[in-house]
Amino acid sequence: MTFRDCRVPLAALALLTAPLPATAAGAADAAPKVTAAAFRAPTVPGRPGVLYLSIAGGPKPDRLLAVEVKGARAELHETRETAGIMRMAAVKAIAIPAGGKLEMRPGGLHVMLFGLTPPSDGKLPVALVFEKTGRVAATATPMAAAAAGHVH
Ligand SMILES: [Cu+2]
Repeated sequence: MTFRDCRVPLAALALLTAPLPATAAGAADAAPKVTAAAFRAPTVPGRPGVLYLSIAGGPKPDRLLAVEVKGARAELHETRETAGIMRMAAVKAIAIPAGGKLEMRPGGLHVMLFGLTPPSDGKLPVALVFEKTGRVAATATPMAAAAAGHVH
């Protein structure tokens, strides 16, 4: 915490020297943006669904701490290969580097959705919870069948 506090004046200085946004809407550019959100409903009832997000980092680094999906329990997961076996592990947070890009995809980072009831209109509202930015809302749409693959 102390370390982070020490950096505040530096960050403030960077803000002063950076070009000012032309409009008030520029303030929204400070937050990470969800550039893609796609979900796959459970193929068998009782099995979890999965959500993949693409996130473009804002001008400052942030961390994705959680994803909230109404009516489902969402967990941040990572698929890792251990001794030739693919296993999933829950991850506490996902770093979003400043100006970076995070792309979740099958076989890597994903959001597991337990107890998901697929929305009848195909639009799944999700909320991303970032450490610094707070909540960012997005709407996920069903994945194209070809891109869904057979494992998450
Ligand atoms: Cu998983």
